[in-house]
Amino acid sequence: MKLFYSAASLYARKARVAAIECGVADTLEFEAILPWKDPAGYRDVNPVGKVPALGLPLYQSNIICEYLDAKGKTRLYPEPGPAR
Ligand SMILES: N[C@@H](CCC(=O)N[C@@H](CS)C(=O)NCC(=O)O)C(=O)O
Repeated sequence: MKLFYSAASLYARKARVAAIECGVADTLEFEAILPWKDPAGYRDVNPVGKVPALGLPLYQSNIICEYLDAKGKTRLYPEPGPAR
């Protein structure tokens, strides 16, 4: 599965860090894009055209981080409940 990012995007960096910290980075392919150039086919992954996007497709960095958290070995988010 591809994680689309741009090196300059802090939202995309957050998703990349989450992938590393959750221990799932080795299951992903990272593809750098320039979203403001509207790469061909990218809106099929993310209709909004922004980064990051994860090729399920999933977009919005917080949603991607929660997905990676759920898939990973190391949890970043507390379990649902008052702590969260
Ligand atoms: N709320 C979004 C914001 C994502 C966002 O604004 N990404 C910027 C880069 S930091 C982008 O892709 N901009 C390109 C554009 O708007 O065309 C998220 O958390 O993922």
